[in-house]
Amino acid sequence: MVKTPKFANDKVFAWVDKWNKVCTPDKIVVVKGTKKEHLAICEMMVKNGQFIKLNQKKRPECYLARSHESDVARVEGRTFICSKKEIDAGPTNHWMDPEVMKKLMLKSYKGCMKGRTMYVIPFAMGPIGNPITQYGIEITDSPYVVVNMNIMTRTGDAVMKHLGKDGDFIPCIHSVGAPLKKGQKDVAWPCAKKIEDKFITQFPEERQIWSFGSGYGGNALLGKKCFALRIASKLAKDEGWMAEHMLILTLTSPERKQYHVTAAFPSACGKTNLAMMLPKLPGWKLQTIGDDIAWLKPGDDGRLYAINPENGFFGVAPGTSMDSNPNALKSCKKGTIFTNVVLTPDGDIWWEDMGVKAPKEGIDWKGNPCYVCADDPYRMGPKPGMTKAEIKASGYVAAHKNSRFTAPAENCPVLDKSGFNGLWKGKPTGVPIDAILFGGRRPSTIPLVNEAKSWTHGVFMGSAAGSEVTAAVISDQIGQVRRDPMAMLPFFGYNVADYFQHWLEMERTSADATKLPKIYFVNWFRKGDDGRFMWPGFGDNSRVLKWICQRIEGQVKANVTPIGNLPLERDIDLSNNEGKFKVVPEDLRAILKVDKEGWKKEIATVGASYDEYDAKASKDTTVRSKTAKRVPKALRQILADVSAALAK
Ligand code: OXD
Ligand code: MN
Repeated sequence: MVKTPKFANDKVFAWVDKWNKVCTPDKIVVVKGTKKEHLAICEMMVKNGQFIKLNQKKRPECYLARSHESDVARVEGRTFICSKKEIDAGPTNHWMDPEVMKKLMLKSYKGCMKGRTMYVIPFAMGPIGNPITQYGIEITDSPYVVVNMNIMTRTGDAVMKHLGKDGDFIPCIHSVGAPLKKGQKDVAWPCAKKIEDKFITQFPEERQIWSFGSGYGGNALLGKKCFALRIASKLAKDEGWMAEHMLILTLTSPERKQYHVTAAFPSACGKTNLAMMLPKLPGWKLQTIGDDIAWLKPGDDGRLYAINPENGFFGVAPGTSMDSNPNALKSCKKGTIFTNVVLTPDGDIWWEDMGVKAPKEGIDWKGNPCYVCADDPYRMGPKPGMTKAEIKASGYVAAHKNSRFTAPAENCPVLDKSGFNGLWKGKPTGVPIDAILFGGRRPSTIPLVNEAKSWTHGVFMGSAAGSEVTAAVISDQIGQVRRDPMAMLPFFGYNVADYFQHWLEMERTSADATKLPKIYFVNWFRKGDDGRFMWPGFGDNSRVLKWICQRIEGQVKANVTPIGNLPLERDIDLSNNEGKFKVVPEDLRAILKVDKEGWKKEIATVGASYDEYDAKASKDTTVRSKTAKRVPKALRQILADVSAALAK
């Protein structure tokens, strides 16, 4: 066994020593977080065939990785919340008794780092020293994880220094689950190949994260979903704040008034696009603070103040183009790691819907050759000369649908540096939030924008969120609408109904509830009967943001309906309605109407989801009843009120 290095902080030593004994790595490296070290790890991975160095003139300090085919997205079916009581994990989470799970996983961890290096990554979720920031130590045997964590979080010596002798942190352990025998050559993407050998486990009471068998994204970069959402949501509930799956943006009006907006949309529903959007409305400026996660704390003045705990963007590549999100593409120009995209002959990258013509040939995400399509220069197929129809029929994509870029936030041309650093008016409070948006991909029924009539109504709206399932998760339900309350379905660290109650408590415990953000539900994805989108989305979404700001200021009236307050058509500013995609006034009219029949069905399915959150409370009747009735009465009441109003 190698010797555990010394650490000034005894708790860090104990965590590393414990796992050194269990995992028996060949070597231990404590990550310093310097650029030199980061690049040296990248170069080592190039040498080992785990990274491809991209054309350094076109993409300085950029690399490409290709994952194993079994390891391409989050594995929700293998994600567990191991609270002591099953009821505390709730009906939406997989649960196992913590002691049983630990025994099981310890078997897997035994000797799992043989032949590998154990990296110890000290990391911060948020700007180091900010009062909202939290810290973690991730132990991993994956150099891919180290370099991605370097981009996605603040890592290294500065964190260790901040922890000092007795600073607290969330202990995280990760292994790809692929020990090497003496002399055995490593593969390009080591992982446990069988899905049942992968575990992504949170212990919310002990505040620990144990991950095994996967090297991909949220399964392995433990600061992101496991810590900043699952564990942090539990911390937040216990301590009276909020950890949410939300982007944060700063909007400046032509009158130079600043607004801060957060938005919770399910995975791959355009959070990154909205967070970096170029407003089409003249005079409006948008800046990015975060694209995926927000931590919000109530201030003494009643407002909610937010930071982005992350340091980079782990964005979905396909669909990111100079049209849809030029600022994301610019963020990928240097220091970026690409995973599962196409390699072009000149050492650059390509993906579907990048808005860039495909190269004549390239190497697809599986490492096989791919070729430009015969009748569409923007597509690639697995054989030369294939037509668009043939490629579509075969279901082939050259870049995986959940292929990603890991890009440093500092590259983003529209980064709000002050807000990103957790500052507001020079103080480390986070930024005050004016509006919270919920949304999802909803082809029918849900209007373009709908304002909640109260905080409780807003919580109801969030609880009722739903979306078509996307490729961000390995699932057989892709394309179907699933309920995704607050876009947190895969990320609740505790019982979903208790989480609703926590949202309601934020109003009850607020120093001044009138200062809480206004809540809206938006839907950029309405489709006509012919399947065409009825709203252009992207930069045109600034029209909706302007309306929201005007509502905050009390400058415009609204159409008060049973489902919420909708804009009057005349109040959606259509100036600069030019370009490839335009707002069609008849479509706008249609998506600002209440579809009564559609809403009756919607309300019925929301009610059914509440019933599930209540009734499926337990298989274990010794710890909870089958009808736990945990969904707050206040939300049931709104459901009943909306239903009655629609029936009139
Ligand atoms: C993500 C996700 O990667 O939500 O952000 O899946
Ligand atoms: Mn996300």
